[in-house]
Amino acid sequence: MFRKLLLATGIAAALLAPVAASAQDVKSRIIRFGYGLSENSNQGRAVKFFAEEVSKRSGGKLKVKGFADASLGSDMQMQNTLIGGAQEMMVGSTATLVGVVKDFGVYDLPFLFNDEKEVDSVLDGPFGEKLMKSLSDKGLVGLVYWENGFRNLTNSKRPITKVEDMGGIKLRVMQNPVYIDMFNRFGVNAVPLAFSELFAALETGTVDGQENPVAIIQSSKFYEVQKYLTLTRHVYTPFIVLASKRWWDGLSADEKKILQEAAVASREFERKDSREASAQSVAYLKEKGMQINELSPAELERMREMIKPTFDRYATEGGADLLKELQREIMKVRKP
Ligand code: TF8
Repeated sequence: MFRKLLLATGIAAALLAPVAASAQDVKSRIIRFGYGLSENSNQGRAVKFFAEEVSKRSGGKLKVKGFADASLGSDMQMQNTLIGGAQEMMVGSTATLVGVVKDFGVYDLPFLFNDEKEVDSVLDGPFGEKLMKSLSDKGLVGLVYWENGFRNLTNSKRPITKVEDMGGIKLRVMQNPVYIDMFNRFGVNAVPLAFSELFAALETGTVDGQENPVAIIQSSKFYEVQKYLTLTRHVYTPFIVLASKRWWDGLSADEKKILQEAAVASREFERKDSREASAQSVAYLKEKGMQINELSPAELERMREMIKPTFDRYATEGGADLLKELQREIMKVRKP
């Protein structure tokens, strides 16, 4: 009886499936999805995963085409192209979005999150959602957060064991006022620059150092031009998957649903993949000849003290309520 039922439902499902697919209101579309890292990176792997999911869910009608290595432009250039409607999708760091929605700068304040568990629940909860929604007035649709990760410091000058060692180092930072302010307080000479220009700047010595998660230091081959890595974990940067609002508004409800569901699936894939990749990265970077160290808890505490004015400045420049709200959300999930 049970087997018969299984068989019957199986047949019913098989008969219904093609009907359901053709009943979907889905057009044949090419979706250009740009990103700044290489194909062989957490971004590259997750874009590929997303493309496969979208293809599966749309019966092959929606075709996501990935463009790696900032070949469609830097994060900020792509944001503008999306706003204008000339490109459909991208992924990049939230930190580069501050020119569009200033509030995204709140994530850039140092030492906010302790671990990935805190990050995931705050980003996927009401706080992260609210920030994402604020993009829609600006011509962008935020779909999901992926992980870029906790950032660490590399340079070609000297090992950093205390804050003073950073003195005078020309350090590339993202084009974001919180980063510039924070690193200048550590005594470096902060140079804002697009990621797409970073490797060349390190290679030619235009800058001495940079800061990014270990997975990026690996996938962008910064170990070829940087000797010292200090595991500071000073800021957690999310990635955000964006769509052009102009384009999005022209999609059918079915198409939007497919893309949204595929984006949620890609979020789970990307975070797991990123975490697995970065767990391997430190050993890999050591093997490539990098000299790696951690900072003592006392030194990290000194850093926290030094950047208190960065928080004050962020608060007085209009971010006070948002910062409090974020801190409250984090405390809700923080282990005692
Ligand atoms: C940076 C970011 C970048 C990402 C990527 C290009 O340092 O961490 O690696 O935004 O999307 O600029």
